[in-house]
Amino acid sequence: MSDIPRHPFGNLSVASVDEYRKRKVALISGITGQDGSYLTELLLEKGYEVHGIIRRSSSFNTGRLHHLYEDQHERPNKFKLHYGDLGDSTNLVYIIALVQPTEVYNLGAQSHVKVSFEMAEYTGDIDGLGTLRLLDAIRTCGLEKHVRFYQASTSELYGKVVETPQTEKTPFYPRSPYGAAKLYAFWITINYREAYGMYACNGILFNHESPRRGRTFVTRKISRAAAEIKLGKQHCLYLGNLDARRDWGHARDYVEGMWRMLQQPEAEDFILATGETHPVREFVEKAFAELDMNIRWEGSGVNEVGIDTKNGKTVVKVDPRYFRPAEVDLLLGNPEKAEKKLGWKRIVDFDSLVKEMVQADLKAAMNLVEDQN
Ligand code: NDP
Ligand code: GDR
Repeated sequence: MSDIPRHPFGNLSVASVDEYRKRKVALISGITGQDGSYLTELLLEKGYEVHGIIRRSSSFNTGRLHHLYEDQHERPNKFKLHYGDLGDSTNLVYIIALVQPTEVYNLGAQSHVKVSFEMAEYTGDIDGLGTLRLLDAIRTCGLEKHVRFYQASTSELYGKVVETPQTEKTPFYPRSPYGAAKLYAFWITINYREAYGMYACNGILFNHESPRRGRTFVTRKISRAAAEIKLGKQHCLYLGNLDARRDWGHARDYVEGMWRMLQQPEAEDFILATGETHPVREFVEKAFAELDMNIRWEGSGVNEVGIDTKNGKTVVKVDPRYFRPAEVDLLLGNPEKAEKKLGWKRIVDFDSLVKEMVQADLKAAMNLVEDQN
């Protein structure tokens, strides 16, 4: 290891490349998010030293990592956080030079599609150019042949339905500033692979959820509301488009796929999906049913309501404020390539996902456990 420079701009010899990679050092942008927390757990279990980039915030933003920090007495020096931002190139170069990672997972993003219509430029900067900044930081440090790079690409790239199920060959047609920014990130990742021989790949991940999902994404919004309504803490759940269909899996299964993508002989792009699609209204029905509440739908369009059949109370209403200027109506992924080449398969099915999320939110609503986000 003595021939590995601990400073940037080093020229590593081919022999030292193998030595370098044996170190198993991961750097994760977006470590405080849903996927970042599950990926950190997975990599620590696999013996990696894990470094994460966190943003300075005036409020607490490491709730999803809290349990891992507590474990640190058992694993000193295995888990470190660094202040940084995908908008700050100098800082990214500094972190890459300091950490000298063997694997970089770029999960950091303004990840909310609806918000991207309101913060289009920021989303383009962080989700699009931010990916370029991170790739370039790796090159600036002379590590492009040594680091394996994962880009968090998304089924939002497919956007408007061209064909289903969507495969790695389906043409893209993004429908939001978020989707368009991620399109740039997708192609710049491929460009760095082709231009500089980097091991850089895109995981085209369909929606994945968990009890750690951010509260403003539709599944978590529903599971929380169902629990709160059951306990009488909330009266009604307001939603947008009930007919959008998504291919929903569990985040824990998907981070396993991310890791597998970086262990292949050659870098390639892969879809991770379940191969099933469900409308938002089905998620609502199953979430309430998990708490012994049955929903009957009445009316249509913006006047549609969901009624609790036991007491006749309206518990779901449509609020057009949650409609998007352009919608992605149907996502359904074909995970065949990942199943064949990576040996990856989702474990958690739709019903188990809904159950896990609702039960976790019920416990949180009863103050039996701390809500992690
Ligand atoms: P989250 O929204 O839960 O997490 C996003 C992470 O990015 C957070 O850690 C956030 O930090 C960080 N972040 C936001 N802005 C910046 C910035 N300017 N600089 C550095 N970090 C930043 O997303 P998920 O965990 O659900 O998703 C992870 C990635 O995968 C994202 O890139 C997302 O777009 C993509 N993706 C997600 C899918 C899903 O279904 N979950 C599907 C396909 C792709 P903070 O906590 O401080 O806000
Ligand atoms: P999505 O997830 O846009 O697919 O992006 P989200 O859960 O926000 O929306 C899914 C679908 O539900 C409809 N919907 C609502 N959505 C929200 N957030 N709130 C509501 O009240 C509501 N009512 C109906 C939406 O219109 C949409 O059709 C997620 C993010 O994690 C992205 O970062 C990721 O790239 C994609 O999944 C794959």
